[in-house]
Amino acid sequence: MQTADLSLIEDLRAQYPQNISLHCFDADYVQSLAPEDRDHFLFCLRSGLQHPSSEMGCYAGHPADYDRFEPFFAQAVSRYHHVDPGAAHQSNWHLKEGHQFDLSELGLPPLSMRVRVGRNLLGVPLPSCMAREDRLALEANMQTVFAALIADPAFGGTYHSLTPGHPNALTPDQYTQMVAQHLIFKNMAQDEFLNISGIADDWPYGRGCYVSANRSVIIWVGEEDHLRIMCMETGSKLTSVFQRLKNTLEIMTDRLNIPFAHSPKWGFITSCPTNLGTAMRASVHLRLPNLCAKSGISGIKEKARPLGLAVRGLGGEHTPIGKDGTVDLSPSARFCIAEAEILAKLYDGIKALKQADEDV
Ligand code: ADP
Ligand code: CIR
Repeated sequence: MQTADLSLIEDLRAQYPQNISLHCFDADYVQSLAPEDRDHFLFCLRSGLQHPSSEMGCYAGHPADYDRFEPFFAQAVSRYHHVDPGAAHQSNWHLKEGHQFDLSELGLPPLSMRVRVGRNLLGVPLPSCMAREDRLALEANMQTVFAALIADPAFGGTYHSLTPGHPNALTPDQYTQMVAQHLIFKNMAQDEFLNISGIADDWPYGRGCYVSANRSVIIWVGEEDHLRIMCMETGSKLTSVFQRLKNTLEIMTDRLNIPFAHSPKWGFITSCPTNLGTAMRASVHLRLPNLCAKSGISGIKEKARPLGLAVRGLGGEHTPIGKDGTVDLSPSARFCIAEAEILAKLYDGIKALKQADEDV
């Protein structure tokens, strides 16, 4: 690495103190790497260097990258997730007996509830390092899994592909409609972070999604992670979507033998270090009309942050909230937190925000 490149990085670091990858960038460490490792390390940091306004500023290119560049990732993960650099993640889906996390007990109507996890396959490059053939092979290999789910009366459903010429290809209108119904992901080529990192390369080849017959189980293929597995339903008991997701994941690992990339330290491996650990985002669409009328989304975020909740728009990340004050609320924590605790945090946060809205 040239001295000029290093001084450029030093300048960027001073200008963008929020950029975790720049903050954790250690020139001596980078110089100590073998040339091939150094090139790949800098590739992982491409989004943060080219979009210095990034918050995290890096993506792993292979499941092994977290261990390969452990001195960097331990610091970056520690800073983002507010844990000790030596912390190790442990999953735990065990909910307290009898607690349904029933939103109707808070006086709320049925809400749109969704719990998703990111999962990646062992032995396959992560999306930023996939060639077009890898993306097409991932989609093709998943067809046996989807065929098994489709044949199971508890699931049924269909696989929808975005790959041009695929027998199950969606038309552009069908795709637009499924995005609006929150069933499939948005055009990745329009996301600057996914573009610069290489994750959106070859769009829309190898991309698609499985949707169960009653639309409650959805599996995305080829987005930021190889798979995003989720359960979604309009209802009151948060445990309903949580337990269905747990059951679906058990079928995928125990019955269908899908080898997910996992580590005793990092938990479930994801492209973005922000998702490591549980890789879980549990969310509801909640109306907060009074908070919204008083101070808009910034006022809602201010109330939500101390509760450990992130606020997104109705189309997900980087989209506007509803005009009536409906927002997407989810616990921010993913790493070194039990899956069951994420659900409890969501329930407690909804309760507190509902109260805050009534108190306006
Ligand atoms: P992710 O949740 O996978 O990190 P996004 O924030 O972009 O990514 O959300 C993906 C899609 O899921 C978007 O269409 C978003 O509106 C939808 N979504 C998220 N939570 C809910 C929910 N509780 N109900 C309905 N749709 C949801
Ligand atoms: C950043 O570094 O700020 C962006 N790459 C996004 C980080 C949040 N991660 C995510 O949405 N998975």
